[in-house]
Amino acid sequence: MLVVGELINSTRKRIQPAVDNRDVAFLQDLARQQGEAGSHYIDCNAATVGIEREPDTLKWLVQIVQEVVDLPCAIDSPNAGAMLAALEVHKGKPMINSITAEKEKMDQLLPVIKQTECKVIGLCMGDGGMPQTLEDRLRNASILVDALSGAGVAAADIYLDPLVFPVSTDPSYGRLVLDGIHELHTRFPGVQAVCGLSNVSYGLPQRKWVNRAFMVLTMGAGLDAVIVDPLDASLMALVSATDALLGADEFCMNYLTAARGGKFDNLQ
Ligand code: THG
Repeated sequence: MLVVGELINSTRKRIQPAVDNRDVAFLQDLARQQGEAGSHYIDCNAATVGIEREPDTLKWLVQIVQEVVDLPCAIDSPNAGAMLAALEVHKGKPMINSITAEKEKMDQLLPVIKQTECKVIGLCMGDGGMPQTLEDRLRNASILVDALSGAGVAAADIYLDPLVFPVSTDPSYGRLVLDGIHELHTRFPGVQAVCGLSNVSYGLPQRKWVNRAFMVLTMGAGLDAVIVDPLDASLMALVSATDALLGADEFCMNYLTAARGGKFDNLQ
């Protein structure tokens, strides 16, 4: 499982002031902690600063994160200007988070993607607004796969996000994602599935239990990558155990190493 650490996101209460005040030490510490917890990518999102300041802010975020962790970033912005600015300074192979099947978005980002060795998250939404049904999502996925393949992105670097909605608002939203992951793999062989896991638990108390249960279920459905809080050590233990159970951890080596290193002791 490819883990994208989600904590450097200015929509979070602790992060917005840290970004506004350029609190380098606090943000770098969070990057370090997420790296040590097993993240493969560090998500950087400066959405709250406004479209004018976002390019400079996101660029700065990526720079300070990569000063302290030897990991690539998931550059999390709906704005092409901010994406471009951050890509200028990014080291290694970035994950562009994200593109959609909206025509304007594709016109802006595809030329950049063509020139960049990158992974790309495609949100399964298009010009019709937020998709309601599984079929809506798959139609948008098809547009994205065609466009990204046309721009030279290998299937293995395309991550489709079926979009996770809170299960507290509609009881079908959990199932929809599990079916979505399965259908994306069936219809687009070789392409990867990703989701922002914790969206599922909005509006519920004790969210961590819902997130952990959904982590295991989505992995069972074939999820390849997840945007998640990597500092939830119990969730990360479940990722490790589930990888072993799904045959994604040869001879349970990673599980054994983590367990012997004490990573699974005293968890709640
Ligand atoms: N798909 C893709 N990218 C994404 C998302 C997605 N990026 C943003 C988001 N969704 C994933 N990142 C977060 C970051 C934080 C939280 C959830 C998802 C979170 N925030 C708490 C809340 O809103 O209740 C606030 C916590 C705080 O303030 O500290 O849980 O789906 N491709």
